[in-house]
Amino acid sequence: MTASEAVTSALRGQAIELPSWAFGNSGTRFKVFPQAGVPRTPQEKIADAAQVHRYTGIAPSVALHIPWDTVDDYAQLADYARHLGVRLGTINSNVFQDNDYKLGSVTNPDPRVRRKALDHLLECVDIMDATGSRDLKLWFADGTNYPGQDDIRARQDRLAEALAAVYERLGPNQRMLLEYKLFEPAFYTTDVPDWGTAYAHCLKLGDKAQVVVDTGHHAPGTNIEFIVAFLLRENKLGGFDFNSRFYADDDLMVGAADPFQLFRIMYEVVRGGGYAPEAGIAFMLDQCHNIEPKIPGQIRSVLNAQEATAKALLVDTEALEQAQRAGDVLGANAVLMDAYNTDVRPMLAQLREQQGLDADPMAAFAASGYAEKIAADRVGGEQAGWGA
Ligand code: PSV
Ligand code: MN
Ligand code: MN
Repeated sequence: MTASEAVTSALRGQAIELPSWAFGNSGTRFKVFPQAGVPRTPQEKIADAAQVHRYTGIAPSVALHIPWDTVDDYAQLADYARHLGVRLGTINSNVFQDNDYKLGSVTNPDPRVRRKALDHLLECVDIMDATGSRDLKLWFADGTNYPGQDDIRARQDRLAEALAAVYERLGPNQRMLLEYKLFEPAFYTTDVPDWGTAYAHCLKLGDKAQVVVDTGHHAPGTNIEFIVAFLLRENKLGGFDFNSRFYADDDLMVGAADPFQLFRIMYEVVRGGGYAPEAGIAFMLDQCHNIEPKIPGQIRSVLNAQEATAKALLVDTEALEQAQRAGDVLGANAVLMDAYNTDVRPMLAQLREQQGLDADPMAAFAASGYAEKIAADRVGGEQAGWGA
């Protein structure tokens, strides 16, 4: 196999998971601008996600957020997804939108609230059993706003206790992915603020507990690719929540703010063996399309991720290693930049054509009439949003 054949063959196997919530209305705390044709049910979100897969060929699964995507029968929902050519992926728990969680969920000082939060997490594992999902993604909004508000150390104990109970409940082929975030909604302490905290908890729990890196959850200037390289080396990288940010947790389209960072991250993924399917890394999007149309926003994001991956796969690793061994600083940097500066769009268009897809997914979706059809069909009922 030539080097370029190896690249295209690796790209054929790419899989990016879409968030169901990206298709619903979203906004900031200032305003949600509703869009026509937005889904009203989990089924309609899955149907929209299936469109993204239809035009890109590399978005075969949809993550659910519970209770936003509550249905009576999850096995039936999984069948419905399959019938549309996609499958249900990661189950995201939600212990941040209930009045009881004002002072935290699993770290709340009140044992009754902690029990309620834990019961929700366990219920999410029941849902995974029904959908056949491998991963449970845990993000906790838990933290404090004022010094002295609660005991930092006791909150870690409560967190560890809840995580252990969930870990215990996991099936042999299930994993829990612990997500960290620097701040927000808590402004003084956050109980899982960084990869180190997530890593330490996961290490104690065992192999089925891994860290998930949301690219929008770091302090400005953080070297995310270093975190990726480190976690991969330790077999503790479970997956990504991809998005872009200019300031904080902006949830903009991945590759929009800093495509070079996305390339650097994907290069470390490839370098660390994380791109191989056996590595089990979940490549997920976690985004909101507040002002742009949602399905094209997701298509654009998937294409951005694909382009960054193609560039990362194109790095001439032999030349790079040689330059690194020789201490050739400029030469090594040039090898990486050569790959980054390659225009991979023609190659990806050709790959799509070979797969029977349209060379230009954005244009093909726009021409399909799907957006007009859902705007005409989906009238009446409550449109889905973050909380729906
Ligand atoms: C929190 O900011 C987060 O990144 C978590 O992944 C949540 O599940 C998601 O956003 C909700 O949009
Ligand atoms: Mn996230
Ligand atoms: Mn986030």
